[in-house]
Amino acid sequence: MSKTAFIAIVGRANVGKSSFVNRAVGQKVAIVSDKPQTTRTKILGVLTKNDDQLVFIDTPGLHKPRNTLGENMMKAVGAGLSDVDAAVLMVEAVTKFKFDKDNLPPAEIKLMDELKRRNIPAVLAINKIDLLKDKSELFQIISAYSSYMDFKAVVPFSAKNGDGADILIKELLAFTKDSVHYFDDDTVTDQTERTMISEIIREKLLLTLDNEVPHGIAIDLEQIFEKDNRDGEPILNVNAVIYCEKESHKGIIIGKGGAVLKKIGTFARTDIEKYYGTKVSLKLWVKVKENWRNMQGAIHGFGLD
Ligand SMILES: Nc1nc2c(ncn2[C@@H]2O[C@H](COP(=O)(O)OP(=O)(O)OP(=O)(O)O)[C@@H](O)[C@H]2O)c(=O)[nH]1
Ligand SMILES: [Mg+2]
Repeated sequence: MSKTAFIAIVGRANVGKSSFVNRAVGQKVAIVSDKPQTTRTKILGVLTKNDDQLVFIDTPGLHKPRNTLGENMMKAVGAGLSDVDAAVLMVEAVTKFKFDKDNLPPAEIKLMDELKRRNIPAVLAINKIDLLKDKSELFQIISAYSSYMDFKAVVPFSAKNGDGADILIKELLAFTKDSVHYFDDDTVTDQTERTMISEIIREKLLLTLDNEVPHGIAIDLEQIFEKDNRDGEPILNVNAVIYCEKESHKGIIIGKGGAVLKKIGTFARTDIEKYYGTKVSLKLWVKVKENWRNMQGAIHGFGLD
C-alpha cells in the first residue's frame, strides 16, 4: 500500500531549511546561500522510498516584511502550512539568542504559536550541530523549545555533513498515511527547468555579492533553447536578464571591465551544465527596475507571488 506525507519545513531565515530538503531528496532543488531570505517562494522537494513518499514544502525564512515581496514571502509560509500532515520547526544549534523559554527568537515563537493554532504535529530539528563545540548544550536547547511546545520528536542534525539527517527522515516517515503518491517515483521537485536555471543564477549572485545588492535582484529568463554547435554538439542556450533596484547596484553587479558579471556567469554556467549534463551557453544582461520589490505586478511577473 502506498503512503504519503506532506511536511512543511519552517523556521527563521538561514537556519538550513533548503539545505536539509536538498540533502533529503539527494539533489539541489532549492538554492542555498549564507544570506538570509534566500528562498522566496514555497518549493516542493520529493523523496520516494519504496512505498513511502515524503513531500517536503520548503518555505521562506520567517521575518518581518519590509516590502511587498517580503509580504508575499510570508504568505508563502502560511500557504506552506496549509493541508500538511506535519511540520518541521528548524532551528540552529548556535545563535546569538539565549536558549531559555523566555528568550527564544520572536520569529520562532510566532511559528510555534501558528503550529499550535493550526494543530499541526511538529518535529523540532536542531541543525548545524557540527558547529556546536559543547554537545551538552543540546539539552538546554531541547528543554527551552520543549517547554514552549510539545514536539512529536526532537532531532539534532547537520544538513552540512549529514549527521542525523537519516534519523530526521525516519521520524518524518512516521507521519505518512495510506494514500496515492502525488508524484512519480523519480520526481524530486515541482520546480520547472526555467525556474531552476533562474534560481541557479540568483544563487551565484547571492554568493558573490554583499549587503543589500543581491536581495534586490530578480531574474528574467528571456530565452532558453537547444541548438547544435558547429561540431554537431547540442548546446543549451540561456539568455537571462538580471534585474536590480538601483543604477549603483548595476555597476556593482557588472564590476570593473565586466569582471564580476563574468565571474557570476562562469559560476552559473558550470552549475547549470552539471545539473543538466549538457553544454551551456549563458548570456547575461543587467537592467534596473527601481523599487520592483514594492510592485505587485513586477513580483508576479518574476513568478514570486
Ligand atoms: N555549518 C553548517 N552550516 C550549514 C548547515 N546547514 C546549512 N548551513 C549553511 O547555512 C546557510 C543557510 O542555509 P540555507 O539552506 O540557505 O538556509 P534556509 O533556512 O533555507 O534560509 P532561507 O531560505 O533564507 O530562509 C548556508 O550558508 C548553508 O551552507 C549545517 O548543518 N552546518
Ligand atoms: Mg531556503
